[in-house]
Amino acid sequence: MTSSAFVNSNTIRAAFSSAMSVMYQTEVPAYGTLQTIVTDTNAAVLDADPELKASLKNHNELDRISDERHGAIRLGTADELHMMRRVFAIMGMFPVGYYDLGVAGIPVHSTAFRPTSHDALSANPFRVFTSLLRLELIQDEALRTQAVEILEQRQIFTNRAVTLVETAETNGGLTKSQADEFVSEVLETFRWHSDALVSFETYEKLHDAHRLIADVVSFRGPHINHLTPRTLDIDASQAAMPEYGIAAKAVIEGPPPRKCPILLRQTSFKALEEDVSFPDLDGTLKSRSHTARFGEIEQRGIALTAKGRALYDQTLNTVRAIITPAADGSNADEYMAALSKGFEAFPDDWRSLLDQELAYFKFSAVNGMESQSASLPDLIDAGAITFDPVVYEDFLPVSAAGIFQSNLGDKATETLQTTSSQDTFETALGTSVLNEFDHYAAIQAQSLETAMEALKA
Ligand code: OOG
Ligand code: NI
Repeated sequence: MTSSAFVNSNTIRAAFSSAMSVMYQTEVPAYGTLQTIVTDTNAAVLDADPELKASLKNHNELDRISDERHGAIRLGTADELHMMRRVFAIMGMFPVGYYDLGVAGIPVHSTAFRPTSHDALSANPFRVFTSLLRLELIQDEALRTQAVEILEQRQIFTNRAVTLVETAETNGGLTKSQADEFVSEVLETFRWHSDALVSFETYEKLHDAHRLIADVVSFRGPHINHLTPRTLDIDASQAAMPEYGIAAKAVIEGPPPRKCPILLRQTSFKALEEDVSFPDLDGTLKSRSHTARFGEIEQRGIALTAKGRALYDQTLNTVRAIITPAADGSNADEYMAALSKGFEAFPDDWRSLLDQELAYFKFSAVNGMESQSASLPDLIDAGAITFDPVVYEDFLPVSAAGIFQSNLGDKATETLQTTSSQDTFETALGTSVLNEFDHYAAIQAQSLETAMEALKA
């Protein structure tokens, strides 16, 4: 078979993302409401800003503006993570970044599976933030052994999904009918199961160890726990949530609103209580509830260099040393005001971000201009080179912890005694993760080289 008979991985990813969206709207109706808020907000922003609308249209982004940008799952074992990597690879999604959430009191470490090339990102940017439970953090040894046994027995992928992964790897791709089947088989892994694997008694023990441990170990599979469309105005979307009858997380995570948006801002509605039946030891079913699934929205800005990121972390820490957002939202306004004030220390014009090497840009040569000088600042001043922000496509550990936390009942955070173990994570994964800073730096360097070549020509 010729390779052209294979479906492009971007097409498979887009089909998967849209199938997930349809499934999740049925499973979590409040998510449909969130999508309405996003669609309405985005329409209002575009009406008020014809320039933005034209630019999005030019970049072929207008039709898919409100589509899902990411989702998240939590896995139980190294084998599950390993297989998940193979599944996502078929959809053109590769592990980028290592996030240690242990430092924030969450017993997981994570990566994001995502498209990495510019073309793949613009075809469909869907990512999955994927966490692996760190069972070694269960202190009760008997409970830990029990959790391991439960997880070892479950099979989160259908047999057919595994076969199709092997087929794709052997042949180098999937035909149309195989790809269709692959998407529907893989979807099964992310489906919600309202019948737990464990008795309510076990669930409670796991829950006492950590709510997240119960969420992973008690169920048949890693149900998708949220999906996240892109909003063009996250402050407006956040404000609209209560008007539409859904309970918003107390504050928007990440940087404050700015003229030049940086990194990632995100917020969610709080996870819902859902009915679950637990098989009792005597064979009867016990009906109780579990809280795990929610909806989130995101707005992205420019990717920061390591230097910019250090300034971001330091600025955020300084603000949070003065005021930490309360889970009940009681100090939300004060927190947002302090955040904006604190970030006055962070340059807010593109040229300063460039000159101070705080953020990554893509350079372009201006047609017909000749290079008189080798210095980049001079070429920019002369109008021979223009620069555009590189969008941040990854995640932020402090923000992720805030998202986890607000959906785990907002109990006070305890710091877990862990050592970061990227090595263990990568061994489970079967490959190393791409370092996001290296990746952005390469995008910037490549664009500069191309622009300089063009000026010489
Ligand atoms: C993942 C939370 C992290 C984000 O957007 O930062 C995340 C989870 O709750 O499993 O999705
Ligand atoms: Ni998320």
